[in-house]
Amino acid sequence: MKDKLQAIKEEALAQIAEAGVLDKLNDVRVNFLGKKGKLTAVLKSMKDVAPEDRPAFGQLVNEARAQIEGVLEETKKKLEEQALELQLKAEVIDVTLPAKKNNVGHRHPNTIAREEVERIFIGMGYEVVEGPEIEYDEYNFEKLNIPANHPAKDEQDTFYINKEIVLRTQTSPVQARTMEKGNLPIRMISPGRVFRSDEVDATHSPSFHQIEGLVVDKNVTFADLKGTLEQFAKELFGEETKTKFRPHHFPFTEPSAEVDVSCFKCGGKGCRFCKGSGWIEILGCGMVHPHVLEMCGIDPEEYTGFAFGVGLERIALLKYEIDDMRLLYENDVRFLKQF
Ligand code: 2U9
Repeated sequence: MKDKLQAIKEEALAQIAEAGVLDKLNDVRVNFLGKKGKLTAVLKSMKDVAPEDRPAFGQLVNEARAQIEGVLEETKKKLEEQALELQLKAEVIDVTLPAKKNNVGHRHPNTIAREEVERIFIGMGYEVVEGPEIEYDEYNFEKLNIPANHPAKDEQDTFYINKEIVLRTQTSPVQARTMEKGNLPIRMISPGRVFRSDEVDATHSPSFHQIEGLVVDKNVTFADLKGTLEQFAKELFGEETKTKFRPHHFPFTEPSAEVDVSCFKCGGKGCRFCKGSGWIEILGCGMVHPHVLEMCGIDPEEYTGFAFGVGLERIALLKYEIDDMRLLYENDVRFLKQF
């Protein structure tokens, strides 16, 4: 029996030494000290020992158990320490590593251009007014002096929802509605999306953005219009910018003009950017046609007004020297993040 006990003890100590990991060590404990363990079995077989030898044998079993438990405990601590060390090594955090870059977006070049134009006119006391993109034909065309069969209606061909409702071709209906409210004087700009039945190319899109302006008051003259747009051009393109007003025709203004600014690249000498002319066309304008004032409930004998319209994409393309409008709509981040 003694030999058997000695053999069990040695086997247990050998298995403890070989365990290597905590799970295996626990298996050893169960195999030897558990309810059905080998050492427990020895205790249970005490009945086979002569009664006078039992106390001494019992002590030997207890000593063996205590020794195995002691070595188990020691080994468990060692393995736990090793496991902790391995875990710490695996999860090490290098606090000196550079932080992950946080990608923050920014405003679209169209938005930057719009806010810049708005800032300039707000600075001159204008109000920013927005309106619906879907409009009555009456507000989009009729009230702007473009009756049915007018050639300008063809130029501004648009998308019809039905005979009376269209996707607006200009933001002018917002001004017409403001005039109808009758709160004079008016000094407003209306930015927003407009639609035309145009094919997509480098300078055209069926959907683009405009900012139109309107001033209606007593004694407003073409000189006020010129001064305002000269100031606008200087703020947008630089103090040294010159402006040129070329006669033009719009159904809703009379007289009308197109405005060129001196090329901000070459200062007006002529370069590739201005195609050698020294001038760049930026907007259209004119004195509001008396018939338009009348149709919007304003007496043209008492009040006069001026209006202008500028394509927002055109401003963005010019300011950021972009040569293709489509780039503004493709939303390629590699392009957009340059601005
Ligand atoms: C009312 C009366 C008159 C708005 C005007 C223009 C001239 C003009 C173009 C600029 C580039 C359109 O986007 S574009 O293609 N616009 O040249 N717009 S005067 O005149 C108005 C507006 C509203 C009641």
